[in-house]
Amino acid sequence: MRGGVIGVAQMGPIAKSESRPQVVKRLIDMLKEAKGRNCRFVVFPELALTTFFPRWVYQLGDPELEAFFETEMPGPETKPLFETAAELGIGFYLGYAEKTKGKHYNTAILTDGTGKIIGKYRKVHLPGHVEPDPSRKGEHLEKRYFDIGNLGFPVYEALEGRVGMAICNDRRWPETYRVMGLQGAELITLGYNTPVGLGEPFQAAALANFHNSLTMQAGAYHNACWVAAAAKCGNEEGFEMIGQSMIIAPTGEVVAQCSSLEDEVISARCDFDQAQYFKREIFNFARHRRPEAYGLITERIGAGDPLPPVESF
Ligand code: ING
Repeated sequence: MRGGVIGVAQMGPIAKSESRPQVVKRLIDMLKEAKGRNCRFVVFPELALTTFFPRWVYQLGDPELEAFFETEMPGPETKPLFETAAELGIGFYLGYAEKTKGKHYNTAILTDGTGKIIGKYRKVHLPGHVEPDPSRKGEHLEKRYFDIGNLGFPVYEALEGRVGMAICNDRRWPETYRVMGLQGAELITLGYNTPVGLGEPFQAAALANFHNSLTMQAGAYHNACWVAAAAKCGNEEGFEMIGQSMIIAPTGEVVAQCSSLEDEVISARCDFDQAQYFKREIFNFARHRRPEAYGLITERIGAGDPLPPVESF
């Protein structure tokens, strides 16, 4: 079967004081548990090596801030993860903070069953703000600490099919899934760190989980692909983050879901030929999709009244 048993390794909180080796041990333990479930691939969360540091205000260049970033992957402290994965014959998605050539990215990599990196993605949709604002109940400063991803949304040959990556806020944007769907993605892997709520006026915290599943189930269904999503969750340094890691079929059905807010492995049998069936029938872009018609609509809107100014985000 193309695809195969895919695992999602949800992580509970990572304390600011937790060292890389301590975190890597947690990841290795979950790799081993996934092997016990016959997984051939495992998805870890966004920024899976550190606490979610964009919740705090740092001056750029602050050594404490820079220490959250990896300058090589694998590096000495992450190598054991790659070595264990190679021993177990398991590929994985790993989210981490990447520093390269003076740039800082919120990055994810894809490895094959030998521990070799076969793909990289850098987060495109960076939520939050550049400047802190003491009036906010909580900060979300990804725009301050990360550069916008410069690799597009590539889809890679993996698991005898086509696998793409996204990171957290990317999953809220339909374009993310469609750009990879147009490349034939059969599985989209992603990690997230999502606060339960930062006191937004119109976003009841209770909707956080609803929006999480809504957007990923829609993305999977609209693009006839599997989605495997891993949360970093629980009360991390005093900030509640949602769990609800899940695996979604091309039908949009949730076929596996975490029930805790801790390190937890789930898995599902992801047959890529099921994705192909829906790509051939319902979401056959070549036969049913009409970009030329959409173009006309866009022109008409373009000639209309100016849109209201987008308030600074
Ligand atoms: N976190 C959140 C996410 O997109 C967010 C930020 C939460 C944006 C709720 C909008 C609404 O899940 C990250 N890391 O992107």
